[in-house]
Amino acid sequence: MTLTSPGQRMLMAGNNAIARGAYEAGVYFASGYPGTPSTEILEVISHYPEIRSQWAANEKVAFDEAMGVAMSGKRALCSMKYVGLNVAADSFMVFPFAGTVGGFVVISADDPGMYSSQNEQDNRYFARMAQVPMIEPSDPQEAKDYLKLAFELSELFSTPVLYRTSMRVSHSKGVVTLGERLEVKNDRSFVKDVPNWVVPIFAKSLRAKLDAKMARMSEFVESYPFNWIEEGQSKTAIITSGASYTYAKEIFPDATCLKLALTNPLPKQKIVDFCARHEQVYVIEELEPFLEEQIRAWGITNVIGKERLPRTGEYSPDVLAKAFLSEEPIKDFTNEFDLISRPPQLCPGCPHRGAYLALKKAGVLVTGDIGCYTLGALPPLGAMHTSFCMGASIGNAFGFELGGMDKVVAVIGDSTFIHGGIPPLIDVVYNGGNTTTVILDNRTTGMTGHQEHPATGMTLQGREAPRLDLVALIKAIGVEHVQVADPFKQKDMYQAVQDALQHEGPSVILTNRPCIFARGEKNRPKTPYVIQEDKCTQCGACQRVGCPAVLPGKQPRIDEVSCTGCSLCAQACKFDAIALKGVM
Ligand SMILES: Cc1ncc(C[n+]2csc(CCOP(=O)(O)OP(=O)(O)O)c2C)c(N)n1
Repeated sequence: MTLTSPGQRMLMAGNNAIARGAYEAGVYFASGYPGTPSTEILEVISHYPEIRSQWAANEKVAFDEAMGVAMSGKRALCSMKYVGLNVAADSFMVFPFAGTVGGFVVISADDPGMYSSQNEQDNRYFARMAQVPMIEPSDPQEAKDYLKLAFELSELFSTPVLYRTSMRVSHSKGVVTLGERLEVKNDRSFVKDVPNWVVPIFAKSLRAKLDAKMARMSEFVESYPFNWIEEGQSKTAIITSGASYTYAKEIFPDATCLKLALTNPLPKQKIVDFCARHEQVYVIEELEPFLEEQIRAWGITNVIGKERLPRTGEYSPDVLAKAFLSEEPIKDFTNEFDLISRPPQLCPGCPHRGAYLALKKAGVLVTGDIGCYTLGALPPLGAMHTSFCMGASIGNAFGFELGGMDKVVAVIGDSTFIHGGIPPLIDVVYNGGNTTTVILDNRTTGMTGHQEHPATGMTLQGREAPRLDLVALIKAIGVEHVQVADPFKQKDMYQAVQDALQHEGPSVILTNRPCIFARGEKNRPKTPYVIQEDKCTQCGACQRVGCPAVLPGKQPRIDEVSCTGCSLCAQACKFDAIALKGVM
């Protein structure tokens, strides 16, 4: 028996269990775009040779590819961070009108508490808006098993299914019993049927069909066995789902609990009957009152939810105890621990630092984007002034320019540029903008853990791929002023910024240093820099470079273990007090 044989019990994180669930569900194809807390799902799936898996340029592309595979009759999934569904929403909202042929599951991973995200958003509403079933697992075992349920539902009703996980479910570990891989018959095939598949022309009739399908699903869900009632000894009654179920069980072990696995559509009659049987029912759900509002809309009044529980942040047994077991009304629901605050910083040797030092010196307004480079906004660099969501930087910079601001520069990472930066750059050229864009090309998707992308020359499953030539692409878009600059050579980098700003018309600078953790870079030999204290005037210029390897204190020192020898601190020193170790 190998470590992954059916029947084997394994300690697994939720995301690993979802990947195993994809394998066991006989999934044929999986695509996605990285984003916490979903990234590991595809990374782990990539180790199953039975499943063709790939990173897409962005979430919409991932969705459309998986949708195509599903229309061809095979089981397909796409996986993304919850904001990724905003990007894929155009397809997500329309595909249900047609329905699917093979099973199609969209995995969306929410981040209550915004541990690693730009906003807080409850993606359960997407299922309601798109009229698709939604499955929510509570722990790693369910994370694996319920993925199979999602595919069964998808095929039963010929509909995409939203499979919603959250940070806690995705990243917590639990014991999981493995199963066999299902041999999917693959006997479904696409039949040409214009009135079904050409949605824009036939949207009105398809809308009616979708409503009818939703009505059938609402009936079906009343007897769905995975929305079960656990009878308890106490008077407390609870309706819950997802991660909240595990917290509720910890705080109210004796409660009677209606645990929902399928949370859209809701089993109305089952809930009405459940509430009628109990004096008071706690609705325990993280984020928005998604369940509670629907329950109240049916005229049920004996529920308690958001008047006690917060609408923001991740729940925990502690949060529930404060909400329900405390005499005093609780104002502070935070889950924060008393830790010494440690602001996030760019790594020692990060090439983004060199680009920011040059931009700071140029005194420009910098519209930013999302990635490791967002940290350039923080002191001591303070060289990025806006950041919202992936791909916004270039359009924002052009907008500032149209609004009358001078000297605006957009910064965007390579993965982000491919994800959402190409259309706005086309727009700058098309609409006669002057915008300067700095593409911080560190040859990896750094922030989410070094995933491959079309410009790295490698695929998710480790095949060599044609490497997207960013310079050729940018020139083809019509940008004439394109420079490649070395961010570790401060004079050159600064000069490139000046040249770009003086150019009439759109300009692009690509930095050319890989992330120090990128593939092939990790084992690069390095010689650290050291500070010669006899020459040092303690002016602090090296500390203002913002490198964690330059230690704080009146007399700066360099931590030789973390220094990568990038030389930015040495270039900042006017007194030649910093030199390579052994070359003094
Ligand atoms: C729509 C969306 N998808 C995914 C993410 C997660 N995410 C944050 S930054 C990032 C990419 C960062 O890579 P890159 O642009 O190359 O910059 P780097 O971190 O390497 O500096 C991703 C995928 C997100 N925030 N929003």
